[in-house]
Amino acid sequence: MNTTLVIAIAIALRVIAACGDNSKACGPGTVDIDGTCTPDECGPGTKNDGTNQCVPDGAVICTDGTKLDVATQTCKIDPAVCQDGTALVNGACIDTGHIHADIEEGPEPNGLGLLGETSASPAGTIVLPPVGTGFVIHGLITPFEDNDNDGQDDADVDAYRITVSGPSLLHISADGLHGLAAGFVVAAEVGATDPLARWRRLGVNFEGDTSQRQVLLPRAGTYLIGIADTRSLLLRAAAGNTTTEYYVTIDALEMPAPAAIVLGQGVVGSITENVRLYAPGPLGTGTTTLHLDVPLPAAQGSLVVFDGTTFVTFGDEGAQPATVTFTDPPGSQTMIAVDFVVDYALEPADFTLTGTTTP
Ligand SMILES: [Ca+2]
Ligand SMILES: [Ca+2]
Repeated sequence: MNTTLVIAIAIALRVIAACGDNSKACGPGTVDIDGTCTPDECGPGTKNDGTNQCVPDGAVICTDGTKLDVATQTCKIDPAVCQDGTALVNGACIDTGHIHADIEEGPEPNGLGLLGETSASPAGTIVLPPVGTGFVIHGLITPFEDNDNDGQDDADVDAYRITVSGPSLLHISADGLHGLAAGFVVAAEVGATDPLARWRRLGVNFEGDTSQRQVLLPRAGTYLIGIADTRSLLLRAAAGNTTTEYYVTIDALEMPAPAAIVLGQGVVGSITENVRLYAPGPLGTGTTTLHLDVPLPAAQGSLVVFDGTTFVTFGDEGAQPATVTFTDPPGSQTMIAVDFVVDYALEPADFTLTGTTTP
């Protein structure tokens, strides 16, 4: 398909790219802190993100009933995650012998351009379920081709199409089995000049093998949900073998009522797997500028603005806070979504939303 999708994922991952550059410049075991190569005191499975926060590096993956224990940096059994022989489906741990998937992955290649896996067909088409009914997908992540001719198989990604008739709030969970750290990327299937060409949402997890989060699709259209290993999505590394499977559940959610805010007072909170919606009330007839700042480098915030249920604009954090500017036509009913592109921080990622209006 088009190469725009491939390029834009790399752009969304500026956080990881920056860490890689730092560690390369300073050599193994050290990290660039304010221009000085400093011993990296983050243990196995984590690395210094350049601001003295330890973030997972993908070297330790905890699967099938275990989770990374940050204090000891080992995998420990966690009763809160699905144990070996079961998978997370529709919010519960189900014996894998008793799971009925709505669709099975179609033949490879099926990446539709995501992560460089080009194909004519998707892995399948998702039928958006009624609220309260999960749609379940089963497939395998098994590297199978060497498109870049480096002598190693490329990362496998499986792209599923979903079409929605308006802004839609989904919950997506992806559970990996037998060593797969399942994750996903959601992209709009649009041309390079479309406002949503660079819109991305990633569900990733370095601490366990299951990723889940809400995803707010900003407007009517067709989107791709690409399933892959977290290490492929964030580090571009191939992962998996002939036994690494995933179960994905997609739920449609009711859009919650936005919380009333006074824009001039700002809003603070923490990024969670849930999108936050705010209604600032009438903003006059001039222009409004919003900033969203999420200081932790391992989390990348994103602002989405609606007028009622109509998508207006979005902006992601880069080196600077996410910034959007829009006009306020008379009668507009502005709704602000505090969302995130990706969050793999080990601690809560705090955010600050501020805004100014001009007459
Ligand atoms: Ca596959
Ligand atoms: Ca694939």
